[in-house]
Amino acid sequence: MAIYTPLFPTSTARWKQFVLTRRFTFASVILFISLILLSEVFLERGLGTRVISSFVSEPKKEPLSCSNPFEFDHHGPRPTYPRKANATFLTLARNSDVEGVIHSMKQVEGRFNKDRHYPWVFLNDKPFSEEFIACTSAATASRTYYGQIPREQWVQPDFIDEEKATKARKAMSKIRGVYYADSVPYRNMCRFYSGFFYKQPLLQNFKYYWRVEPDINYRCEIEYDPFLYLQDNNKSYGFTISVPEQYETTPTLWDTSMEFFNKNPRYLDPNNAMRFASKDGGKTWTRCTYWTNFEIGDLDFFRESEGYNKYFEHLDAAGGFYYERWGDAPMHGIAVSLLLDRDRIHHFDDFAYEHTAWEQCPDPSTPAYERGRCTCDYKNSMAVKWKR
Ligand SMILES: Nc1nc2c(ncn2[C@@H]2O[C@H](COP(=O)(O)OP(=O)(O)OP(=O)(O)O)[C@@H](O)[C@H]2O)c(=O)[nH]1
Ligand SMILES: *[C@@H]1O[C@H](CO)[C@@H](O)[C@H](O)[C@H]1NC(C)=O
Ligand SMILES: *[C@@H]1O[C@H](CO)[C@@H](O)[C@H](O)[C@H]1NC(C)=O
Ligand SMILES: [Mg+2]
Repeated sequence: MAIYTPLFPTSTARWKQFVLTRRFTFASVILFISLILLSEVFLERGLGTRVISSFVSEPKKEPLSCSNPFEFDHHGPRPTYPRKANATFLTLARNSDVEGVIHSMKQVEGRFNKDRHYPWVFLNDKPFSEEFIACTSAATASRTYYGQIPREQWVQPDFIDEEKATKARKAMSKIRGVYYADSVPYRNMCRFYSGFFYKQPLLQNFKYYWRVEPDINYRCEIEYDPFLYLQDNNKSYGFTISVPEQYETTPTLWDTSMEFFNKNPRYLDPNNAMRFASKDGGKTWTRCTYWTNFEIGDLDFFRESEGYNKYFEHLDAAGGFYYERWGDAPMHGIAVSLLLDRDRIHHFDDFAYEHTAWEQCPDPSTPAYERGRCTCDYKNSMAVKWKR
């Protein structure tokens, strides 16, 4: 007997199907929500927050409240320090960076500066907002200074061929993995930190600077004064992390640099760190740089070194800050390695420093680490993982 399948379901069958589908939909909704909730539990900022926040309209951002000064740990007697260097923190930032800057200030104040009272210098290409000034001055017990960078030290200079620069930015932004490929402000920032930061009037009264960027972390107590370390040991430049520069941002930087140093060999220090920059005596570049978002250095070196300033002018005239995307890290790296006696360069390998995805966690034999004053894990640090 042939099985008879009705072309149209009876009303009962249709009803059943309807209920089943509904139940199925209902079950999947429940399953979806529980998955979201579970992900909330396991991930700090889970899928749920993102899914839900894409439905709920963003709450209007409250202006930061800075009425409560940064809370210092006032328990017990505070240490006092008989010696102090002629030094300041230095932060370049936009007004919109204020939260990240405060985060960094809490790190630096908490780990080091709360009892040392080194001042802070803030620089911006635009006037600082009242909010930025109120919040940053509330985050430290030290003096804070605010400066605006002269326009001609920030914007793309007139001798740059805009058409050529635009073409270069467009081409670079097609390459995967090159950050800020299309950004002019980023290039301004790199050029500023290469040739102009040490010329700012607010820095003239200081000898040493410690560069601090938004959203960095210091994972160990800093138990000695790195400024005094540089001063007492006759050092001019200190770094934490060394990273290779990408090829795409600097295809002609090394050759342009060698053009300068071949013409002006008198600027090369006889005891320089050329081997950091080149393994073959200058023919090719190692692409090694000191990662400049952390720097503790001697401003007088930058201000007084004729070699440094002439080298910057040579690079600037070549236009690579805009036709390519020369960074201040490769520029400082080459300059410091070739112009300075290598004994004047210091690796702060006992610092636990973190910026974006990169970190340095010191060896467990470091005093602060040994005494449990670090919150990074050496075993799982980047350097150890890479060695493995
Ligand atoms: N005033 C001002 N500051 C800027 C501008 N662009 C960058 N900065 C600051 O310059 C520093 C470096 O900029 P970042 O965007 O952090 O550059 P980066 O460290 O190479 O990149 P990230 O890995 O994204 O942090 C930070 O202190 C920024 O706040 C700008 O257009 N104006
Ligand atoms: C601090 O250093 C700057 C630059 O070297 C110098 O001009 C100034 O006199 C120094 N200040 C003190 C108090 O030593
Ligand atoms: C510091 O180093 C420079 C050269 O690298 C040298 O000329 C100077 O004498 C040194 N100063 C001291 C106090 O050792
Ligand atoms: Mg940064």
